[in-house]
Amino acid sequence: MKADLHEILSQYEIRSYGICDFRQISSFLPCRNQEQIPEEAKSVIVCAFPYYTGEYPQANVCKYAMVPDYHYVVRRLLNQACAALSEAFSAQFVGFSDVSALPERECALASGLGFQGVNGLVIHPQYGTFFVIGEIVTDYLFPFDQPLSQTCLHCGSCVRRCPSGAIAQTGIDYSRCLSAITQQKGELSPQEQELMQKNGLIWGCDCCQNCCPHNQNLPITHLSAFSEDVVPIVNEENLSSLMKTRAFGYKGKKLLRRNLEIINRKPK
Ligand code: B12
Repeated sequence: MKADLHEILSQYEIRSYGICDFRQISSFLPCRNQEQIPEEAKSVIVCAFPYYTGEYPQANVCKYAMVPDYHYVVRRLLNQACAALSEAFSAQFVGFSDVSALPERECALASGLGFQGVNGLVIHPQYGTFFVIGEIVTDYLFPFDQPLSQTCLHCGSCVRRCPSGAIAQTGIDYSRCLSAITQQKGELSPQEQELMQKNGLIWGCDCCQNCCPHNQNLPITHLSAFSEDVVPIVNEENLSSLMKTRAFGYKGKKLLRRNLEIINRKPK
């Protein structure tokens, strides 16, 4: 049974996954495709989609935003895998990624896909933190995997390198997270603008990931949809076309232009 699952998933470039018990999920996120979850859901196949494509010191967007929008890439692979799985197992299989009612990090930890980092992210033994999570929810009962016993090194590097001091060994203050600030609509405070200027990114933030010892010497992603189309610098010339293909597109051009204007402004 698991051999069939493995074979089908690998046909759709899914090389790493773990399975957890749907009924053990602690809570769901509101208004995120909850109605699409199979009524008698039993198992969640939690999959890792690595997006590491190398280092780009001049980049002005974070790593996941340099590559084509993972929502589309992952959804396409998951939908294809779900169609094949439904046929093979005569059950319901539905794929989600990010826009999902499931707390994806909790599922990834429970399924043994990775272990929890102080930086708030799930660390995969091969991919580090540079992978996105996609999951398949099914009413088929698969045997569950165990959480990993490995733990983050607790070296404190992410705590020290977080530009806004949002990370502590004990938890994260997401209201201060620079990734959240770059995505915030409306006018940013002078302190928030200064933070953005110092970091030089107009979308997202990778500070707590770049410095992580679990992210050193990572392999380049096997997903060609990511590795073959990397745009590390967003500017006025390419902005319009990138709005259609990158994960920041849904926020609208106005927000990205505002951020470009902030980082290009000379610091006082
Ligand atoms: C909203 C959101 C954000 C918000 C943060 C809000 C927040 N509170 O997390 C903002 C905009 C700041 C953000 C930023 C980023 N995000 Co985000 N985000 C999400 C989103 C959509 C929902 C997160 C959420 O609210 N979860 C609710 C909490 C309660 O559940 P949880 O996420 O599973 O996590 C907690 C529990 O698992 C709990 N926990 C731990 N152990 C255990 C054990 C048990 C038994 C239980 C019950 C619970 C538990 O601790 C976890 C951490 O707090 C998820 C996608 C999703 N649907 O889950 C992506 C997601 C978490 N983000 C992701 C990414 C990549 C990022 C960024 C790296 C992007 C970037 N480069 O800028 C940053 C990283 C910031 C950081 N250091 O954490 C990835 C993480 C992948 C990974 N390897 O871990 C996700 C999973 C999207 C995806 N599909 O891959 N994000």
